[in-house]
Amino acid sequence: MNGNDKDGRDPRLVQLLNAVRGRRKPLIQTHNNPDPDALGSAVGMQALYKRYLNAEARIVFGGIVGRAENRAMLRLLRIEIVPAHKVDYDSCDLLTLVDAQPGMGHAPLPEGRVPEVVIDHHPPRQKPAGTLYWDVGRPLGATCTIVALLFLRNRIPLDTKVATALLYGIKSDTHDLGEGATPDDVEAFRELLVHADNSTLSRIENARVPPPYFAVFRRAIANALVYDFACVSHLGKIDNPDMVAEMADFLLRCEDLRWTMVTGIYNKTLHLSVRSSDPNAHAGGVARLAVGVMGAAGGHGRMSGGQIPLGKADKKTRLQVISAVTDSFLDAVKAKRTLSHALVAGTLPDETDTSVEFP
Ligand SMILES: [Mn+2]
Repeated sequence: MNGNDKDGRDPRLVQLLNAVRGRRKPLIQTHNNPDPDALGSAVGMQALYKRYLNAEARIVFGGIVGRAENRAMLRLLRIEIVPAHKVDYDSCDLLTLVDAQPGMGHAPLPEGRVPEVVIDHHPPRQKPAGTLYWDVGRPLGATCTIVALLFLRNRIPLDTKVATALLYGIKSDTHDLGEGATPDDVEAFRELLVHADNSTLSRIENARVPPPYFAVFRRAIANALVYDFACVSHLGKIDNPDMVAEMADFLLRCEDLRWTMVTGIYNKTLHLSVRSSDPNAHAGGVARLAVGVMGAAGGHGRMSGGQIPLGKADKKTRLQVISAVTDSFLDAVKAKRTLSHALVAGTLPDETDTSVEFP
């Protein structure tokens, strides 16, 4: 193959192997509340470290895996992940960060700990001095594509578990290649399809959900207010932070809407998710404006999210934060606040309605 060395290895793999040579105790860290792209790329890196270092890398995460599909992915593919608070980072001699970069709010690392390897498809930040392998900022639809190409371009055998995990990561992050997919994503997708277990993939994508899941839909609809072409819905307390993204996607299916923002409170943090139907949108910038100095936000294109720590804020303060976020969001997307109505007539709860679990 072009540009490969005498062993047939492409320059990226050579560089990665030089960076990790001799390491015995690898950890692979995802961002908080890992999504399929983070989990898939972690599984791929775990297999590479097994092959080249003969070491069992542990996959470490923060937050929770809440979404039914993501839980099914872990269960059906037998992916083991360890909560970050149970991990001794000092005994790890190779820290790999996937689908995130050092300094991102949703990917906290122990103070002063620099990952030796960083692999991510989000817009690049500053490379830390101690990072030895930095594959960041290529305009790809998924981090799983970066990892898959390490296998494919070097003819490394792909087992079913790894192929299925990587494939689902690409499917999920690119919405079945319909969203931000590049020729590299398509190439990886097609190759992975040959090795993946499609019936397992289907069971993951159609994972069954518990009854309370539907209550969140009811709340998202009941609390949805439309301002001009933008819709905002506050879910109040949620038991799974991924629901804000799922509901923001769900509401955006309304043909009248160009923007949605959904918020929810999980673990003393206001989580928010912003979506746009406009292919030229800058949702990351909108989320950053919505959050302002109160928290952290990030994203790309039509999807973004953010978190605001609420600490011990009382109900009044929480409502003020939510109202400030709503105002900043509507200003950022230039929606006219005067043109407001309930998304579904008659569903808007009044403030004394205790059936709506508002913060
Ligand atoms: Mn990703």
